[in-house]
Amino acid sequence: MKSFTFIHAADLHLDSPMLGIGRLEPRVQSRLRDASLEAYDRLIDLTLQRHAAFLVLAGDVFDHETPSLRAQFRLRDGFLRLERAAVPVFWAHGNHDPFGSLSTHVHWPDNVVRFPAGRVLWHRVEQGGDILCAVYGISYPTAAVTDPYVRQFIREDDAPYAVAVLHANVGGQPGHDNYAPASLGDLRAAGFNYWALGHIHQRAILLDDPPVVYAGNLQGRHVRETGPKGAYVVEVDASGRARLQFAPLGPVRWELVPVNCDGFSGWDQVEEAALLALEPLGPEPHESGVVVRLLLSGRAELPVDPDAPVELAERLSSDPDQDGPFRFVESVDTKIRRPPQPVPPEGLWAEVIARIRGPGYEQWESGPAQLPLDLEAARNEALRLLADALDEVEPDAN
Ligand SMILES: [Mn+2]
Repeated sequence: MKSFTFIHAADLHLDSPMLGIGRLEPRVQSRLRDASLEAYDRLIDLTLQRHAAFLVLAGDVFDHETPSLRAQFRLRDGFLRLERAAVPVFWAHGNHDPFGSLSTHVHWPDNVVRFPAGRVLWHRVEQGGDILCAVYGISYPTAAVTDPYVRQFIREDDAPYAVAVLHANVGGQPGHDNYAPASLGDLRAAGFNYWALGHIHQRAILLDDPPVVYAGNLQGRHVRETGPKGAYVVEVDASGRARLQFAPLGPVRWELVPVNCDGFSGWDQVEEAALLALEPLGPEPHESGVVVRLLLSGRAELPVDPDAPVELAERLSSDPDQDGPFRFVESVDTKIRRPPQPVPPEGLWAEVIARIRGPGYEQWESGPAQLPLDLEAARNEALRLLADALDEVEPDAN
């Protein structure tokens, strides 16, 4: 067979709003607003640069069923760039962009194949008279699909390689709607060479042979979608083996950054530790920015200051008037506990201490380390008290 390359992307959620950001500078705001669209432009750049034979979009191209016109135009413009290079696009609609209820008002160019709703269809990809590959896929008719779509994937092509495109929850992953449920065993048994999955936003290679792959989303949308986001470049060699390479594309990266504050007594120490933790996180030169939530933990006696988290966030964010990649600390989550306090002594032990120390015992604060130096006297007094205490115990009836 002939070697070829394709691009696997999913969950673009174009024009998705960034969620849960409390405080936003206008400069950051506009860059966050454009991030999903910019990531998409980069996906088209990547497809062209890598001379990919085709682009796979495994569902949730739009964030919801009535996408903004600007998102529709942006998607169409990218498709047109691929059309000029004769690169087909295979689009399987998912639960956020269901085929039946998605309302769009632009025409998609002819290089775009949208898989039909509720029915698997396949297409051949040819290059210079050679059949490279067959691409199978199915779209969601409505948002909630509980049918096991995997059962409809039956190979009937004459191609040396077959890619299956499916928006689904494979393996019943918790925390995600269990749409088009499938097991890894189902996918493996179906006899396809590559499963291009969408739905789960955390990228994952569930199986190496054949590759069963979640590309993850193209751009993180909130603080639970952290780390680099992008697409897979899949290079299939002449023996049909696939080599996967992750290409980061999201211009804005989200990060959760833990900062241990054990033993700190001033907010300057928190700042110093936070700067150390933030330093390796970039942003990278290819990114427009990093949005960070700091998670302060540990045991510390920090001066109480209700404004400290907000002021610290501002101080650790990059200068809003500066051009170039930004660092934006969107919040500082404070889970710092006070150090353990000395426990006042109780019972016989309290009495021993009181007798030894005499009046002023109530001032006793710092625990047994503060016992008087006359250990011999203390020992004798303790033994005497113990003997008295034992005398008071009534003899056992039996
Ligand atoms: Mn999605």
